[in-house]
Amino acid sequence: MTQPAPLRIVAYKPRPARQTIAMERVVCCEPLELEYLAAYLADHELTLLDGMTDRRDVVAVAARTRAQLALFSSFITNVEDVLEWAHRLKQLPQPPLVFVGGVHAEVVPEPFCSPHVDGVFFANQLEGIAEVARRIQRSAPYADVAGAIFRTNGSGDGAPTWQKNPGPPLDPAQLKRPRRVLFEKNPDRYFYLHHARCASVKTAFGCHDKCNFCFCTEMHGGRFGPRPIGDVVDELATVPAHNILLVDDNFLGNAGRLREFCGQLRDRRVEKNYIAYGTASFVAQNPELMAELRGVGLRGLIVGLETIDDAELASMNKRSRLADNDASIETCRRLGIDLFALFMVNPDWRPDQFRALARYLRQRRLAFATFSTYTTFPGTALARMENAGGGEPRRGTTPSIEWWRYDLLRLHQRPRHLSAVRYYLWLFFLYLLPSALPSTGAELRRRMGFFRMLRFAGRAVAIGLGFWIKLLRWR
Ligand code: B12
Ligand code: SF4
Repeated sequence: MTQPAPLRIVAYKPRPARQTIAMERVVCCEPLELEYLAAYLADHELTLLDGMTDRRDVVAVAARTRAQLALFSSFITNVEDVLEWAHRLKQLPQPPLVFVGGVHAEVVPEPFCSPHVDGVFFANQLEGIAEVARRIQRSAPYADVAGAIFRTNGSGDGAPTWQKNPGPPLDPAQLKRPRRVLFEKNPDRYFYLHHARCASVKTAFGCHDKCNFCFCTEMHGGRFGPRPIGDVVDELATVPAHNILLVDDNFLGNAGRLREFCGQLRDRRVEKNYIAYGTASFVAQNPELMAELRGVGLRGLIVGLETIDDAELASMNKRSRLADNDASIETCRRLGIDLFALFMVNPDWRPDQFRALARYLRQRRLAFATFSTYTTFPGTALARMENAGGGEPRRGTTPSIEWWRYDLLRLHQRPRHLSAVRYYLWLFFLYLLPSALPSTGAELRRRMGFFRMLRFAGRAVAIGLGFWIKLLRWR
């Protein structure tokens, strides 16, 4: 039997929406989602377009390559742009089929159901698209493929109808390895702060904590799906990079699994530097294991400290408390692990609460910290609580239909005690504060050297000022 011809496919990870903060001067991650698609669609003629580093127009690329399929991997902030590109693609003389997947679609697929989109993948997305491509190659119907919503011809009156096929999340044990074509071609494009040539590896899906504001805990069917450690270590051993960002939502989930991770890295002499996401409660409760992780290469830890108020932490269903936050800062400092602290700023705060956070940053001498606006993301427990009227009533809150506003900075409600301008000034002040601390200067000089430190500080200020300009233009 003759093999069907490969399909011509363009897969696009969009550039950040133009209204949002441009972080790619300090953090530019390997587009792992595209490289997973490359692994699952290896039998086809695939063009990968990473919008973070490649500003070509996806419609022009699709036209030039005569793409039969156009795939989008979308964050919440890209929804409008993706729908616009889909519309333009359908104006081409030979329009491709348009499919959407990625993080937002995994939990909230419906916003992508437009007349110009042919299907949206929300569960076991990679197997799903591979199966759809196989069927299209053979001119077979695909509207029954699991884990996706497909546009069908409908009742005949021209209006599209949608068929939603439930399906289980992907099986982490069956996951193929990504084909790191983009990273291998241009490793210098991908870095995390001062960690140059930084590749990304995903060792698990979802999170077993249930912080109510968190979108990640809704992913992977709301469950935690770890890959087998042997498989992870095999991958790490072959990744062509010394610096690795572990993109799990919460790498510090299970102490037994982490001990096995450390043991296998030591046994197999895999020597790399890692940056991972983790929780303060885990660090506080497992200082010995943290030391073991430091020993096998953990250099940076991104921790959602969120706030310095125990009542607020409890209301978020956060497992950690202020004492855990303090202990994790202390443990990381003692072990020489860079702590990247993530805080959430609540628009309902009084001015003294902003001042208290600023004081905390100074006292704890935090060198790396980011501040997001406490935002209700669609698909989260917080959104469900607010819809049911169960949460704290939030004045002026309406679900935004401007998707780019979900950049974790913009206000979705009027601040309770400040004007919007004063609120953003506080956010900007907090953002600049860690870099203004004398302890940070010394720390960064030690890590990066004087000139790289200056360049880094300049970029950080430029990003902040750039955001102000965007705020004025797109309120
Ligand atoms: C690392 C990271 C970043 C990196 C960039 C990573 C990247 N590759 O672009 C940085 C730090 C720069 C970043 C920035 C932002 N991020 Co971010 N980030 C993450 C994190 C921690 C991991 C993402 C990752 O690398 N995943 C690895 C890939 C392999 O997994 P995946 O994307 O889920 O893809 C899988 C499937 O979906 C499928 N797939 C993916 N695409 C497609 C497409 C098709 C067609 C198909 C069939 C399948 C498919 O294949 C993969 C294998 O399972 C996630 C948390 C999370 N759980 O995802 C947040 C997350 C994605 N970020 C988020 C947000 C909001 C942002 C920002 C907008 C805001 C901010 N201030 O952080 C900016 C915007 C940047 C931009 N590009 O527009 C949100 C998105 C929420 C949402 N509903 O969309 C998340 C979920 C975190 C959160 N706060 O809840 N981020
Ligand atoms: S620990 Fe982190 S990833 Fe897990 S639910 Fe809480 S905020 Fe989300």
